[in-house]
This record gives sequence, C-alpha cells and structure tokens, in this order.
Amino acid sequence: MQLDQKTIAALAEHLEAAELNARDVTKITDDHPQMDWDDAYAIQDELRRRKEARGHRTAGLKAGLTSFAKMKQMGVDVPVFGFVSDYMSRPDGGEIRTSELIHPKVEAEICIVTKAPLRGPGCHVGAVLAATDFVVPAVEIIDSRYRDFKFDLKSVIADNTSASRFVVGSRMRSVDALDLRTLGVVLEKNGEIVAMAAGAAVLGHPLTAVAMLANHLGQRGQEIPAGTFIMTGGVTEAIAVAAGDHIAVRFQDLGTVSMRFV
Ligand code: OOG
Ligand code: MG
Repeated sequence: MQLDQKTIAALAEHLEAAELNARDVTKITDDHPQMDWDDAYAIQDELRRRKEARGHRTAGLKAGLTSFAKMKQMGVDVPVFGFVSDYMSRPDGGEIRTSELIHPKVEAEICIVTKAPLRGPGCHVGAVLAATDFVVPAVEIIDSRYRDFKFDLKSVIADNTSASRFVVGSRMRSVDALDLRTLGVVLEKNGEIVAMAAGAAVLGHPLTAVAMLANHLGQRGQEIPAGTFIMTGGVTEAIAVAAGDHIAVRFQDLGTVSMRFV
C-alpha cells in the first residue's frame, strides 16, 4: 500500500461524488502516480462500505475487461473485478435515465448465480460449473467517471470498474443445458446489429472469469458466497448510447434483454 487511509477515503468520496452528480473527473493516477493495486482495491472497498452504510445492498459481483474486444477497446490487458449495488438495477424492458449518467455504454454479459461458495486459490472452470445454480443473461450499463472514458487499470478498479446500471433478463437456464463457449450474443441498437460474439470471447469460457474472481478474492482471504449473482464481463466491445436509443440483446437459449434510454 502506498496511500494512507485518509487519502483512500478521500478518493472514494471523490469518485462517488462524480458518480452521484454525473460529473466526470480526471483519472486519479494523475495525482497519485505511486498508488498500487492494493490501494486501487482499497478505494473500491471503501466505495462499497460507503454505499452499504447508506443502506444500499450489494447485489452482485462483476468481472470486467475479460474479453479481447474489451481489452483492445480500453487498451489494457488484465481483467478487473468490482460489484453492483441494488440501486443500479433496472427492470428488463424498462427505461434508463441518461441525465443520471455521464457517457453510458452497454455491454452484453453472461451471468451466473452460485449455489455453493467458491474459494481460491486453485479455483477453475470445473469448480465453478459445480457451484453454478443457473445461468442468466444481463446487460451492463457502464459509465466511467473518468473524462472521455480514458483510464488505466488502477484508476478503473478504484472507480468500481465503471459499474453504473444493470438489467438482468428473466430467462434462467441450467448450466448443463448450455454450451457457454458457443452461446451466441447479438447486440442491437435501434433495430440494427452493432456487435455480436460467442461466449468464448470471454477468456475462452465465461466461467473462467468467475474462477479468476474467486482466485482474486482468495488472495485477500475472501470467498464468493453461495447465492451470489456474478457478471462475467462484456462479450463484445461496449456500445455508446444516448437518450432515444433502444437496446435489445439476443442471447442464444437465454432470451432477449432490452431497455430504452431516455
Ligand atoms: C471497465 C469495465 C469493463 C466489462 O464488462 O468489460 C466491464 C470499462 O470498460 O469501463 O464492465
Ligand atoms: Mg461489464
């Protein structure tokens, strides 16, 4: 750790104010170039503590930058982990208010809910398959608090991996009824196809992202509890949206998740 507790708390407050006021900020590594990975996750943990202290329940965990398309788009090369809070959830088919956001983008994500705890090190896809209760599709709306969506990995981790809104689909499937590598995803904006991919775009198999999350938490003495909703990361590059846009993501075998931006 390079930052003291006071600085970590101040940076969490700074980033949360940017989120809640929908105002962008410069990336925090500009002012704190010495900060390390532990500092970045400590700021994110402080963000989570602040939200939970105000009564916001943590609704799930997320992996990000897990597909080659996303890594290439953002110019980075390792996955990151974050969380989503209950107030970020929106209903399938509902509206998302852009006035509350800075520069939203949508991502198609294959998600799971666990039925047993997962603990690293040594967690692998087989262990994740055994601990998966069901698979469910979702669309994540990311909204980096950083100007022009430009960041480095430590800045984006501190900013809770750009978590902003999410919409979970209503069709769940058992994991043994699906081949998550070949599961196709078609992302449509205003009725036009703008991106498509298969599940293998996420680290070869989307559940690899969950294994990496368990191993990441294991290093810090934590585990993924049973009953956790986990988003494995955008399968395609993220697509910018604005008021007036309609998004529909068609997931093979898992139905369509849609929303309108107003
Ligand atoms: C970071 C968050 C990425 C994903 O699914 O890849 C993410 C960002 O690109 O702003 O959530
Ligand atoms: Mg995402």
